[in-house]
Amino acid sequence: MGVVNVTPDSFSDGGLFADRAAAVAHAHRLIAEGAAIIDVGGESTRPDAQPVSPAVELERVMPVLEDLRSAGVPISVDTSKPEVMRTALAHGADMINDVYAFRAPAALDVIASSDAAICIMHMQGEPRTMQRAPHYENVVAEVGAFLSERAAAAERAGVTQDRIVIDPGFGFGKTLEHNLTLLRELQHIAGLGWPVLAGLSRKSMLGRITGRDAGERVHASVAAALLAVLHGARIVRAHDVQATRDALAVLQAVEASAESSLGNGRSNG
Ligand code: HH2
Repeated sequence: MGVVNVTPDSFSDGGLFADRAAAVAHAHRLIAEGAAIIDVGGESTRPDAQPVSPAVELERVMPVLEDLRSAGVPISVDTSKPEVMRTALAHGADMINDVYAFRAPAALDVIASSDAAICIMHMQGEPRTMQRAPHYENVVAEVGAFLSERAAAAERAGVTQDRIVIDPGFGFGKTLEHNLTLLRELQHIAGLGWPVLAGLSRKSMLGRITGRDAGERVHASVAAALLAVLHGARIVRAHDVQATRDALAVLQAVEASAESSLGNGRSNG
């Protein structure tokens, strides 16, 4: 999943793709590099980001969605606002990615009346305050219980299981230690019954580990994406699509060769 932030203030690429033409050109570049889904967002969720109104978010996202509908890959819209979800779905969005896990009143009803896919993400607290004092007794169990509960709520509202993806929300109300534990034990989240999406790309946890700024975290992001897939993630949300695809191609080649050598072993008796 390639990230296109149509915002002035996103932590990793704020302002770079804030106008329609730049955002659309960037999305086409990511598709050419191998993105299988494009995630378009009109509001930053970084800790000190200012909230924006539904009207502003729609102004940023809708023209880009319009231009990308014929791009040949599913388009996801990263939003927590039911008004934005409704308009995006009416204009052909294939997926809604909600860092609030569809907890806004009416969000699940809006989704249920469409046939779009959804990504349910875990966050402790809300963006402006989430990094002040994140606390868990058992981060993996608590994140897993939250995601299962929200996915079950979506299913009760009428969203079929095959439309649901879950995401532990790396960096959203989590310390470095919490993030590392979740990455190490991602299999547990992957075993809950829904495909897992992991968003580690350029995140500050990687800055804490490497000492590098957001724009210089490509190698760390690729390593994190590879670990996430090895631990059960099915979709990785990435800013640096080509580098991520290349790393995953190596992993896939190794796994395919393991399968074929097993096959040879069998045929050799
Ligand atoms: N991370 C960000 C935004 N949306 N959605 C999901 N499902 N998972 C994530 O980990 C995730 C997300 C933050 O990254 P970015 O979009 O680059 O920054 P910003 O929120 O500042 O626009």
